[in-house]
Amino acid sequence: MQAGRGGAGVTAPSYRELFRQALRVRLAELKVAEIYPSDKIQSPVHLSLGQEHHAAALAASLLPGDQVYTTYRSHALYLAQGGDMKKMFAELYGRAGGISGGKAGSMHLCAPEAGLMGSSAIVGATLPHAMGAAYAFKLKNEPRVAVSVTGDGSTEEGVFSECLNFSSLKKLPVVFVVENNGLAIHARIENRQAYRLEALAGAYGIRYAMAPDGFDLEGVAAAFAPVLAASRAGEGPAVFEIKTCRYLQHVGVDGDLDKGYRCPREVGDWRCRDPLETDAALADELRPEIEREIDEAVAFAEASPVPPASDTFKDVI
Ligand SMILES: Cc1ncc(C[n+]2csc(CCOP(=O)(O)OP(=O)(O)O)c2C)c(N)n1
Ligand SMILES: [Mg+2]
Repeated sequence: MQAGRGGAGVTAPSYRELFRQALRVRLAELKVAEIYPSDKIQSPVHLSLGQEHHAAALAASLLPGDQVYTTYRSHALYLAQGGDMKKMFAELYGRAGGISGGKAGSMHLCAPEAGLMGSSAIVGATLPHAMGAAYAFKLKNEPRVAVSVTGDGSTEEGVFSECLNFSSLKKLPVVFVVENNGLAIHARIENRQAYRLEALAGAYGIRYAMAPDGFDLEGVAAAFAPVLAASRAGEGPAVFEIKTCRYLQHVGVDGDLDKGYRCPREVGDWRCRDPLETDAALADELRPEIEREIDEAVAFAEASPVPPASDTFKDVI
């Protein structure tokens, strides 16, 4: 089944649809992890396992015409926004049928037709892109919102504060969503940040809201909706923080609980309440159809040709 944004805007997305999208991301990424040791996927992969729930909730809350800009950890948003799964797998395989003809790889997924304008390996790089889009929306008097989705580490970049300042000054319709998984590679947030995000937003006169439980599919959507609506209604930018949990290592498909930088119990506490694991009845009901879509996507990637050498610089320079 073709996924897509809820685009509901006014009606809250249903638990079932949010669950289905999150499960779709989970199963697609588990397939990536299964294939990865074969080396058929040579692009580095930053998996969103554990962070699929809020991606589904964010995407379902946006309206057609809104735009999203994000990071290398982008499979979840790409799929939840309505990106084509076949093209995603072909991109990961480096094949001509991929989103960017196989040249961009996992860290630069985009689906402009579905509102995902770009993702970048450079931490914080897409923050000003989202802000610039919001500036354009405002100048053209269009009721659209630009959403930046980045990690907690990105808030330490100078560009984050610059974007808060400029977007507040110009009252831009941009929401800075912060996926707070408490980690930047191996560094824990308490060893990196001397500020509270709410206070930082407040210093720039920016609204702040948070979703304390990223696994609460409907809760995240309910908390995000008024934030989005206020920016759309001309109330300027906002910071929206979501607490979540990255299950695997920063990059790659292995676990990292033996590496000593985080407590296995923390991850275990999240996992035991993960609806994708606890609501087994719904997962079992939805799984066959999703697995068919994934199998077709993998078959498409495997059958897609390797791009010819003559294409090396096409669309690049
Ligand atoms: C400007 C820049 N500095 C450093 C890096 C190396 N780097 C890649 S990911 C990362 C951690 C980012 O953490 P966070 O923003 O919390 O996102 P997460 O990986 O947790 O989703 C770092 C430091 C980079 N890619 N770009
Ligand atoms: Mg992080």
